[in-house]
Amino acid sequence: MKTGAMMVRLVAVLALMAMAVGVIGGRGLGVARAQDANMTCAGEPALGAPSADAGTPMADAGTPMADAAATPMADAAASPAAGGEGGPNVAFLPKDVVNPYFGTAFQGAQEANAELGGEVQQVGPQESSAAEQVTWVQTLTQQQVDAIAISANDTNAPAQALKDAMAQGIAVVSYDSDVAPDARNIFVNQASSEDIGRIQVQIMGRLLSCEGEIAILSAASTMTNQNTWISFMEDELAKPGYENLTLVDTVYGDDNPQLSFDRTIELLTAYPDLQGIISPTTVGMTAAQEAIAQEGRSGEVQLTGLNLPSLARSAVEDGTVQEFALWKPADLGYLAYYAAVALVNGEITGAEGDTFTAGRLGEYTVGANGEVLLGPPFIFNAENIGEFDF
Ligand code: RAM
Repeated sequence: MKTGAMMVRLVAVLALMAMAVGVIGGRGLGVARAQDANMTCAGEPALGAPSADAGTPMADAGTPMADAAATPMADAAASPAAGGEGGPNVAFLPKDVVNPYFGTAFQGAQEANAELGGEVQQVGPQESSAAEQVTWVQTLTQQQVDAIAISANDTNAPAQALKDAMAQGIAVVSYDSDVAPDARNIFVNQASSEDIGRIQVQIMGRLLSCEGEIAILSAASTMTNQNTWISFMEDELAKPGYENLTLVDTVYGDDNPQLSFDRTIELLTAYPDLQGIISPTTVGMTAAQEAIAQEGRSGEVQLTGLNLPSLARSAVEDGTVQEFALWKPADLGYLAYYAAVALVNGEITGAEGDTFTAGRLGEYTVGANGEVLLGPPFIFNAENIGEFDF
């Protein structure tokens, strides 16, 4: 072979090697490659990348501040009991009382109640209903509970009733799904809303190598948490690098299992080329798992979103789901109870910078807009799902 030809080949080989390094490093290409779980389609570091949290990350994710508090239980015990001899009476009012997600969250509230004293109850609609939540707020106000912790079906519907409750000295904590900020003292958020929204799109980008038609199956169109997350999903999708990942529809299953199942079937029928569904609701994702499997589309239509590991386990095992996200709902209920008691005690008012100790979770600081963050979201997959029992 002539030297000139050899040079050409050498340059070509070197160029290919340089490209390979670029791909592996995920740099300078604008588009991350599917094989790099640490990069998003936009070429940014991925949130909650499994490799970054190898081991038992949920232990950390669920108890973000545990290390920060040297003797959290001692601090908790030092908190004065509120509401008279028996301690405060705290009522949890979830979106509905049938959804296992809220059952798990309430277990955490009961755990905190066993540590702090007082009374705790969970009441609410059998199906997610904004109107019924308003009635429940009025009932709890008449009962003169010390605190109401609400996960709202509608941002604004319960606002007036909650303001009336606050006017009567009842502390109001929103948890999981916020209400209008002037209708509560504190919002206990499971993780940054931005991270929760983006992480689901990042997972889908990874599953589809940044290419394909996707849809969102949400809960109700009035729900604060899902709407906020969806706005961050859309923002993530608008970044350069996501041009070929196309959101074709957003539909609402109202956190009703049958409606969510039906909506999934409708999506699969209306969009024959659909390659992915993101469902930012445990009820929706569980129903979508069943619908996709029943239609024989497992592995062909990728599904991710938010779910309890216990409800997603069989779908992970049969290949319908590869990766999804959540946090520890029990820790959310636990933290919401501690926040409610701290408000009732007058330890905090909900002002930015207020601090309180939440038992085994350690110390928390109230952030802007009266928001308290539990911790980062966490990604579940086939490797780690066996470690979780909720
Ligand atoms: C459902 C509810 C809840 C949400 C989870 C992820 O259980 O809509 O509000 O936080 O999904």
